[in-house]
Amino acid sequence: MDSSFPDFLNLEERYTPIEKGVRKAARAFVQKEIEPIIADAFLKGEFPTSIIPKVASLGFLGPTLPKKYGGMDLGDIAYGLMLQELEAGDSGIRSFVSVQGALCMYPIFRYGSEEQRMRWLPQMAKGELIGCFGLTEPDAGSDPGGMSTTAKPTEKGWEISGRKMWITNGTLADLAVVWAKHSETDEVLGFVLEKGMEGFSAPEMEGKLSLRASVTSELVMDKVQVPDANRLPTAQGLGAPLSCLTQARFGIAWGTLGLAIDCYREALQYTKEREQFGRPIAGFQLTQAKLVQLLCDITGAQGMLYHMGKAKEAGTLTHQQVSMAKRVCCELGIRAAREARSMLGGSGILADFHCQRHSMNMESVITYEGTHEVHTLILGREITGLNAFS
Ligand code: TGC
Ligand code: FAD
Repeated sequence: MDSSFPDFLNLEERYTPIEKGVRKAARAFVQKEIEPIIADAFLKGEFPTSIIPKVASLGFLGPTLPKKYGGMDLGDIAYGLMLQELEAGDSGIRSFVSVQGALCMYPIFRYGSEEQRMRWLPQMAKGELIGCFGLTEPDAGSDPGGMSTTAKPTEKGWEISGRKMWITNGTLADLAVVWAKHSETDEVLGFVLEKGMEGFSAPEMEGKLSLRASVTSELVMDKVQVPDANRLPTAQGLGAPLSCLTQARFGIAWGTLGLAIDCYREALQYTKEREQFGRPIAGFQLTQAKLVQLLCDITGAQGMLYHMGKAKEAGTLTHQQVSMAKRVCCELGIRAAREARSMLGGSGILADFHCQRHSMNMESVITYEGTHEVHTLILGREITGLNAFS
């Protein structure tokens, strides 16, 4: 499939050589390593672990972190373009990379001590240690402040008990960043739990009809003894995990833009080749209206993300702006996948094509990292000054 997309905003002239280079490397990786295997992995419900060393060797794990910790010191637009290409391949691949970088390496970098950073980050960048992020619980999803996992101080450190669910990479992970409430003060604290700690297990969740090429797990913690050396010392309060979500949501917005572009390209190619009533279905006005609506919405999202990327690089991007990006791009992704599927007719439901897999994946992506409704209410609070959550 042609990998180009119309550049109505002339963004190509704004992207730097580094940004274009990262995008090119990610696109080549997806074409060579993901496209040939992804339909099968999705149907089997397996995350293709064989790609981990390749993703790592390209520097895609924690790429915005300083080189000292194994990162590439990459800017936020280059990072976004990388995720755009990865999610055009599959949301499960982008999820793996997002969780490792934005939800496990980032909290260790931001809230960890220098010793903790050096202990874990370089190996995580090499893909030798895999991480996950445990915030959601069976009874605390949209409202993580309602978590019941506790961290009780002991003589040597902490005793952690509770259960997390829906945790991407959980069963694969060597390290889990786990959020728990101090048993006495109720303050939210962050810990790094390691595979093999007594009382800690991560069974895989079965039966997903979405994000099938991704590992999703429970984290079960039964009086796990965690040394104080594994507590992230500056993570204090709910704002700490929420700040990690801001990093990941920014990446998801770029990723779902890539997914929408992939759906557009697939629909354009198919409708130009497929003939009914003696001519290509792309020639029908209703088909053109669908393609043009996607073109307009994708172009608008590209402009928004470019400016947000610049703001993030300048350090001025707010978490409310990121909520807008996540909300707009997820809504775009889900609509693009459904519209593309409609343009492919019956063929659209086959795994040989991308759009139905993307559509099923989008049901997870529009739910995790804050549902569509949660982002609506974050923005509602911003413009009205009234808090709908409490
Ligand atoms: P609220 O009072 O709004 O906030 C508490 C403190 O946190 C600050 N804050 C943020 N800081 C940085 N980034 C953000 N996004 C922030 N949102 C809030 C806030 O300023 C405040 O600070 P302070 O100093 O005043 O105390 O807290 P609330 O309890 O009212 O919650 C609000 C709400 C609903 C927006 C929040 O709980 C929320 O975002 N809920 C959604 C939960 C969610 O997104 N979970 C995601 C789990 S991880 C995941 O899904 C990974 S999927 C990964 C993959 O596979 O790709
Ligand atoms: P609920 O919070 O129970 O929401 C159910 C419905 O109620 C939604 O429509 C929601 O929008 C609505 N709702 C809730 N509150 C309000 C309100 N105040 N006003 C209006 N509507 C409301 N979590 C992690 O911690 N780490 C991970 O790695 C991770 N990976 C995930 C991977 C997958 C595949 C999935 C599906 C989820 C993952 N999650 C992860 C969990 C994800 O973040 C939660 O599913 C999400 O935050 C929603 O929580 P919930 O599923 O409990 O839904």
